[in-house]
Amino acid sequence: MNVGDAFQIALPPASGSPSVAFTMSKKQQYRFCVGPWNFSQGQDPYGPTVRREESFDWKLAQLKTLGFDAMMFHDDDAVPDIDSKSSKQVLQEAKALKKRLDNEGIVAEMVAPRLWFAPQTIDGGYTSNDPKLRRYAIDRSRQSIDIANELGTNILVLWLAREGTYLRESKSGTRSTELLVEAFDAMLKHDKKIRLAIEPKPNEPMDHAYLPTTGHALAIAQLTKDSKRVGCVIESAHAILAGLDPADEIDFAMSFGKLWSLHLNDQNGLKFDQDKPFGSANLRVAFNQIRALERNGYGKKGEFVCFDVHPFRTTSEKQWLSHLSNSRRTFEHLLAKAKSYPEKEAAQLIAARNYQDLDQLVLEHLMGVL
Ligand code: GLO
Ligand code: MG
Repeated sequence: MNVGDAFQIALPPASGSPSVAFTMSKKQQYRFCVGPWNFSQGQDPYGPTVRREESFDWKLAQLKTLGFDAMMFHDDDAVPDIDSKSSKQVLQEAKALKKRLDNEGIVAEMVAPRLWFAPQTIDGGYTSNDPKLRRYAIDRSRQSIDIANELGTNILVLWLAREGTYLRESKSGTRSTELLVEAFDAMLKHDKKIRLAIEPKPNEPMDHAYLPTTGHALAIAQLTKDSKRVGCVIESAHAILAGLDPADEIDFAMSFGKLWSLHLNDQNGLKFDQDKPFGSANLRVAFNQIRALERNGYGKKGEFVCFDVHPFRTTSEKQWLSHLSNSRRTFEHLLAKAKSYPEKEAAQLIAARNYQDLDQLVLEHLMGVL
């Protein structure tokens, strides 16, 4: 790559071998992150796992060598079997985890209550029709905030997986909005520093989710008692599933100063949530996301670029880090493309309203024929 100082990064080999170290430049604006669930074993609704289970320590050890600086955590990634442990034990284990992270030089980017696994959350967490079960969801979220404090992050990610309906008649949208606001207020009250980053997704596992887009996330923030501390995480695939352009979603959230994290990946149309490597389905859409990050200065306030990607089920154990290193490689290549984009020529074409040739300029820039 011939793109100047800020990008003097040795890319890992395409095989994803963890043995190649990155040289991070001091000027590096972007820092990268994944979650332990991104080392997945290939299970889907129609078949079991196809790769061995690796320990948490193994996953943690891969991060630095892959050029990642942070890890995202579900509450029960941080403290396994969380519901069987006392609050005291949960916090002790979170403290011990922080030590292990410090030893590896990895920071915790966020904590997210996993409110879609437990039997208590079958009908949703905060919007369950059963008040006792709603209480469970709120208590568990407060506990996640305590874990976040132990791990040294003030971001609580809320992917509202089961807050929605299979049938419209089973819940009231108005009441559900109220219940979500009550739950967010309880979290904001629990800790004056915590920031709630809502991760919108329009469907799956639910037929329809209550906060399907960035607009919904930022609108509901206004109903809470401290709207400044309610923002969002955008995931490329989720925006695409909502029929939206992820770059526009990024621009919109950043216009409010509320994009606090990012899950880059890709998605081929309106199908099941695919979590493909970044850029895998549509390079141009990926390129435009990078342009949006660049023009808004994403990362300058310490925000991380997370890849919420999964290996294809066909991936053998030998290649099962490649989806991570490949997403990272694509990010760096597209960043170089964003930096070398012929801005002047593009501006002239825009001024002349010659969008036809602007279109071709973008294509040829991406194809490397300019
Ligand atoms: C699923 C989501 C999921 C969340 C993660 C953090 O569609 O993208 O991976 O990002 O559970 O809450
Ligand atoms: Mg995600």
